[in-house]
Amino acid sequence: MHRLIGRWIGKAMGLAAAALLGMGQALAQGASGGVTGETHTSFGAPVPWGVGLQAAGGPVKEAIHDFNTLVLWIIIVITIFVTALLAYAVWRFRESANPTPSRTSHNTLLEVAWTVVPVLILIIIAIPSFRLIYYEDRAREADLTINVQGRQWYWHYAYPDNGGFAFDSRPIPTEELQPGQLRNLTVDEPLVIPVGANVRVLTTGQDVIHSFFVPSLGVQKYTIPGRTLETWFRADRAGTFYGQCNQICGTNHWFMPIQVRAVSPAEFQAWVEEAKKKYAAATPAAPEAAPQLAALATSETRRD
Ligand SMILES: [Cu+2]
Repeated sequence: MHRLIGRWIGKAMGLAAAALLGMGQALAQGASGGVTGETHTSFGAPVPWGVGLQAAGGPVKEAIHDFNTLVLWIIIVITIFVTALLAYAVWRFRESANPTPSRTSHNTLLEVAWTVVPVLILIIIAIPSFRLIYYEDRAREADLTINVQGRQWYWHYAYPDNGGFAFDSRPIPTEELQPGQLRNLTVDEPLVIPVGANVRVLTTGQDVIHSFFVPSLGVQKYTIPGRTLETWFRADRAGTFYGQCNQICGTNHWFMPIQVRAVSPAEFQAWVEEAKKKYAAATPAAPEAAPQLAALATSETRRD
């Protein structure tokens, strides 16, 4: 029996170590990952019979996938081990085969093992878990900054380092949907980003707490009134990435889908020039951009 337990533990450790090593390679922000072999260009939209995590559109989501795989394997191994042990005990110690039950009540080696092994498993999970949290936390080398403000009930986006324009984003009403547009996901003014750029996202809330959530890019951040939070993402391929506000924020909470369009850098520049003119009249020099950047500068000074 001891040998069997030992073999299972050895296997679990081996798998965990392999996943751990594999993850280390994915966690460099400079690395150009990328989704290969994909033919569709929209991410984050529901698909029939969709199971599991959404496909990754960038490195943050890839790191989340890796961590999910590690934990899933640990869960599978533990489930099989416990089920097998239970089945063996039920069969081996049934009344007819074992008429005189043992009166054993303590086994030091076993008790130490079932305390130490779970602790080791938790450590194996904790190390890549913390690494992932710090990886998601902030952009080390941001190529551009976007300010995201959650409002009841629409999104307000600003591009402080690309001309300071800002605009609102709302869903297309069901009766006005064009073919190919997704109900409750397609918006009138998507967030546009260049492919391959590390995008720093600064979130604030205007009224209540919302949450900026784009699963295929691996980003989810609260937007909190009076606070600036930072996160980042990168799209490694052109396409459309969908998300939603996923913090219940009032009666029109459903009215806050997110649509991110990742385009080539040249297309992005062209869009920026267009946007500057288009939103100039609507935005008097993006007043909320300055305090957000100032807040970021203060927080960086504090941390460094
Ligand atoms: Cu909301």
